[in-house]
Amino acid sequence: MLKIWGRVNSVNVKKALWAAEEVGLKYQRVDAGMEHGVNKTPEYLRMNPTGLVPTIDDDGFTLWESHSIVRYLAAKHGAGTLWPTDVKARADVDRWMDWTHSFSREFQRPVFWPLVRTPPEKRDQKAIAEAVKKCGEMLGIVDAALAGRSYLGGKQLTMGDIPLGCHVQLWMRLSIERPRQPNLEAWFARLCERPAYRKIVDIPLS
Ligand SMILES: N[C@@H](CCC(=O)N[C@@H](CS)C(=O)NCC(=O)O)C(=O)O
Repeated sequence: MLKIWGRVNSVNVKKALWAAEEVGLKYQRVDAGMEHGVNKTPEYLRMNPTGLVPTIDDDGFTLWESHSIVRYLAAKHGAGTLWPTDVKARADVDRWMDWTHSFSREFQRPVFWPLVRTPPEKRDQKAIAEAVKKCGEMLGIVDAALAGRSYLGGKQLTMGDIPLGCHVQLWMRLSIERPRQPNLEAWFARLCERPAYRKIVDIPLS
């Protein structure tokens, strides 16, 4: 059975778990990372020398890097759904997976960590406000791309929605002032209608 290492409140672990749920895979999850430890043990580092989560083991094949895991699970189990079979359609959604790294750089450490995992007295409010503004501007690109589309690839959910959908859940659930972005908001609401997204991704911030 597919084994996935990683704590449930990790944005990157959520990507792997959500993809596995969407393609209907049975898997075993093992807590790892932060208070759970495990990820710095010699056994874990042999599988994943970065010491980060997630890592998967699929019948002896180990893989780390969350977006690579999403691509792998989509290619293996989601042809025609998460994994568009047309090469151009696939590149079109794959691009959003790569772009998510750019968004994540501006969002996770500058906005999410200070607001959720840093005591209020240690927060640099000015830096946070600037980062929130920058993230809002970046998400304007997504809002425009979603005009007339249900999902980033068009009518149906693909792997392209998965990484960004995990970061946008955090963005939408933070107590911050967000610019009005109706297409992005409608996409998030659509994701929230999916049982797998509600189960794995839209959980309380921690
Ligand atoms: N590029 C990697 C980044 C992985 C990463 O930064 N994981 C974080 C959790 S989101 C981690 O392992 N942090 C250390 C910990 O949880 O102990 C990926 O996408 O898989």
